[in-house]
Amino acid sequence: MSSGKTILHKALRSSVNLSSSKLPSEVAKSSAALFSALSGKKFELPELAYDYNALEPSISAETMEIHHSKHHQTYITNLNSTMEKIDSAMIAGNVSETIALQGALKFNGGGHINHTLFWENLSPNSNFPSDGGPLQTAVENRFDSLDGMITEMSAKTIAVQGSGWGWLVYDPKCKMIDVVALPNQDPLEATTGLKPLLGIDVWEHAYYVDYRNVRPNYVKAIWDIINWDVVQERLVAASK
Ligand code: MN3
Repeated sequence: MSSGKTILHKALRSSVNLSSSKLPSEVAKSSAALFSALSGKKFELPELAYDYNALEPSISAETMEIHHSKHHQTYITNLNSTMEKIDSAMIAGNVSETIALQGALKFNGGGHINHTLFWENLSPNSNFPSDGGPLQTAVENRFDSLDGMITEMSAKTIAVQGSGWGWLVYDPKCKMIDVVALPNQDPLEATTGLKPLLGIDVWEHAYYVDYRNVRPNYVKAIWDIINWDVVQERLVAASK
């Protein structure tokens, strides 16, 4: 008899000999994978709307390729495996394990959300709409001018200690835009209630190849590749 058949035999014998009190947890375990496959959405790396070299010289093709295909992909891979574990823990009614997985969900889910927003708010064709529209009006109400906004957001973003993000946000409570910085991969809306309009990734992996340790030069250069149309669309959607 092959070892595979022996394993199958043992599994069958042990399953038919299960006491009724053990059945629910055993059934739950084996159905968890199936449940995950049925209900669990698998997240995938989003395609970029531009080529890896399209944002040069602000961001090199080498940085873009590593950042998108390696770093962002890793958050997605780990998010999918975390979601499977959460499914299994919830089906098993294991509250402790479900809580223990929240840190991994926040980090990898945040990484996926943040990078998806980031790629979309960059563009090789960057034009701030100076047409008196909603974005220009909001910027001038809060910061007096686009330059004022860039100065304030740059300062807060550069000052992030360690790894994190700078954000231009819409605050639904005071119906104003503002700038904030968050550490790690903390997802803005889930952790603060603020709506993301524009994100700047200041993890070293976002700029080290091009700017080494000089974060201010990276933040200065990124203003040449902001997709202001997307920022304005997000503002309009957030302020509805
Ligand atoms: Mn990044």
